[in-house]
Amino acid sequence: MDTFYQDPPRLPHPFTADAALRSLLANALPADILRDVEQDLERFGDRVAGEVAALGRAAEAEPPRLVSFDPWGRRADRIEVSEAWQRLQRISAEEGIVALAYERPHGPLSRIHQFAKVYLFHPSSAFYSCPLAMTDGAARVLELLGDAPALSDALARLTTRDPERFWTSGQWMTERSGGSDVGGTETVARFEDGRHHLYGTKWFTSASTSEAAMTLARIEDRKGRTVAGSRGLSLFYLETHDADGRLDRIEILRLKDKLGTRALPTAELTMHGTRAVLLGEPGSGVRDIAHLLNLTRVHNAICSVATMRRAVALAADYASRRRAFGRSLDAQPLHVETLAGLEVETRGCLHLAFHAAALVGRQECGTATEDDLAVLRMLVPLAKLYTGKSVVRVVSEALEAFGGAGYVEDTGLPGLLRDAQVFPIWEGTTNVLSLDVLRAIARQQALAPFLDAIGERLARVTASALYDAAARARQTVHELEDWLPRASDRGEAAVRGGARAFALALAR
Ligand code: MFK
Repeated sequence: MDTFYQDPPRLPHPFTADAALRSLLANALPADILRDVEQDLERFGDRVAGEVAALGRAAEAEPPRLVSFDPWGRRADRIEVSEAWQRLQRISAEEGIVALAYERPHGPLSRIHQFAKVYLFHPSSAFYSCPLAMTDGAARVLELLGDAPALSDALARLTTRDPERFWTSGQWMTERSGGSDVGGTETVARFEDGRHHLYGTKWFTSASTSEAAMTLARIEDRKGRTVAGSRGLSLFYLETHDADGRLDRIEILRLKDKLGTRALPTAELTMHGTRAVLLGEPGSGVRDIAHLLNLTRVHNAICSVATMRRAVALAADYASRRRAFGRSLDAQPLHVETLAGLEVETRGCLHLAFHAAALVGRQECGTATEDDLAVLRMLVPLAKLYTGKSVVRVVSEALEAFGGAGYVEDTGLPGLLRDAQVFPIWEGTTNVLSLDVLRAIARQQALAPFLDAIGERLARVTASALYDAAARARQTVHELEDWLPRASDRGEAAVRGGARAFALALAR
């Protein structure tokens, strides 16, 4: 009798086999732009499936290493990353994964093209998507606030396609006092020798080998006094190395030993007078860094959906290869029902995230209406928080569809779940973002335009098979409209206590 060996799952082409993405693009883009974008994505999909995937695996196999001292005892503070990780930086530049958004070849629709590339790149890139997200956010901040002469080269470097000149930027916000409540930030900025110098410790700095970073600090006056709380924070741009290639008075304390994202260096570090340039007004740091956060949160949502797609694509392929009880899994109604649920969830999240991407494009090109801007203000936290929860659930279920193989490291599957867990945490937890939805409603009156936009979509439902679902969604919209005034009658604690359920329902 022949011994049985199971066929492993095979990944279909990341672009041509993704019917949901292709249909979304066909709806979002006019024919001439669609043709160009499809050509680029098909070619890039080949590169992702081959070169990028191989580099991603190599980068995972050779995680970063901190060399604190040289052999003679001098501080070195060198984070060594793999050759593969460095190659991923070059490919990101060549492919214009950040640049596309600033070249704007298709006007506001350029963001859809760019985020489609992020979506294809992310699951094979060992999370090189993380430095790119922060680089994109930093570029946007520089575009809006970076008019100082000292910054003339910075935006060009973050948005170039030239791998020799391309820089990435970190976002150093979290301190020991808190990642959510940044009002406790202890880092100070002193004006010395005609410029600002930063002193303080940052507790999570991802992509720590970046050439630049955006960070928050409290400006000291001449007597060393600062303003407490988040109103005392200002936004700074810094370059990590001086002209001689040495770290600019930065001490790397250690690398984080993380659950996932293991190819990505995330460090604790102390600045001992690092030179920095003030962006925006003193004291408006939180408001200013929100430009960056709102963009990295869209990246987070897109990468969450990309991870879901990867897990579901593998599980669906495996279902056609794996037999049990005399039939392949894809001929078993309960298994098919389970996979269909994951597919629906993934498609819903795809539309949620790309709707945010489309609105970002309109905002940046000045073609957004007032209502678009209000919807975007709500949609960013909603897309981030909802997809961040979904990806953990979907990936977990997809792993279960492999049985024991989903729990075995060298199948490559458990890594998907470890990496997925960062999405609900990174760039704002579910609760922080639920409260941000309340902030958007209170400060930008965003709820009415958001619900109107849902209403308009429901009014366009013409397929009779969807009438019941549309009626249920309309009923939910009414209930959500009523929820806030009713909860407010019960007081602040009732509003804040219900914010997560409210936000999840709005997103769904
Ligand atoms: C990829 C792999 C990564 C590997 C591992 C990483 C592990 C995770 C590491 C981390 O720590 S990630 C954590 C990242 N941190 C965040 O995402 C911050 C989360 N916290 C928030 O977002 C809080 O809501 C916030 C810091 C903004 C609260 O600060 P405040 O000062 O209490 O808020 P306040 O006073 O309401 O807002 C100040 C101003 O900013 C207001 O404007 P005005 O001054 O004009 O009134 C707000 O309207 C504005 N603002 C706040 N959030 C905004 C915003 N404006 C636009 N969009 C927003 N999202």
